[in-house]
Amino acid sequence: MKFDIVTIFPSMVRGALSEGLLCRARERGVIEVDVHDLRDWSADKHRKVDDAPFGGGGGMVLRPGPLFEAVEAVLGTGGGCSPAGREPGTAVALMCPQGRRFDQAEAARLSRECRRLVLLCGRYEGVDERVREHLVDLEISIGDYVLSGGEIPALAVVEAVTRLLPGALGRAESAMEDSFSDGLLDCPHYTRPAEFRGWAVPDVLVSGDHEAVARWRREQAYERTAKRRPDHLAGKTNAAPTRAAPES
Ligand code: 9D3
Repeated sequence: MKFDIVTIFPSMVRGALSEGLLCRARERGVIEVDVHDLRDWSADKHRKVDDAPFGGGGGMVLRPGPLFEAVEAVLGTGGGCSPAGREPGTAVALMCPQGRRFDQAEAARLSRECRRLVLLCGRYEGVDERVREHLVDLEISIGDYVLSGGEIPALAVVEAVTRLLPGALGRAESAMEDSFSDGLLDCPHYTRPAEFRGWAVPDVLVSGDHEAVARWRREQAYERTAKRRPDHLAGKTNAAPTRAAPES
């Protein structure tokens, strides 16, 4: 999958892409990410990309010109680049506080349906409304708190989507994901030492009884989810996962 991130802080975004999972996924060719400096498409000699709002008031607004030209250059459709005429599998997303709240289901949808995702990072008080109306396919927020721009949200989206692409996770990580993909919160984890400052690890985890360990983990995950995120529990029971019968 190919991501294009358009931002006025390209080095901030590149830094995050050069570590950990995203770095490995790029090395493995699972994803390609190009980071573009919005100022490269400023018509202004001072590379300005914002201006005062019509009608007055405080704050600055991202001008439409640089954003339209950036997307047209990136998608290679000079002159016309409207959501209606977009190639299937290609989407332009605006990261903004007014967007739809991003979640795991949306990450899964993007990983299935997109081969190419352009992420526009908002800054200042907002972007010219014509960008929303005539350039953008979807608007994404990552949650109800105020950030200074769309860079960290764009990275969150890229990472959440990338993790779902085949080959992005190592073998061990993938197996872990499989066993926890039932929508429950994680169970508690412990490592050495078995006793730390007088606090012992639960006996069952050092019992050697793998069945009992699996049962305990499932119960803990269920209880935690019920207590902390009851909204995640609709229709789930505290039962062992049912396995499909093996084909004869
Ligand atoms: C203080 C300005 N606010 C007035 C009501 C509006 C506002 C504009 C721009 C608030 C934040 C921002 C910058 N944030 C983003 O561009 C952003 C964001 C966020 O702040 N929270 C969660 N997801 C996102 S995605 C992009």
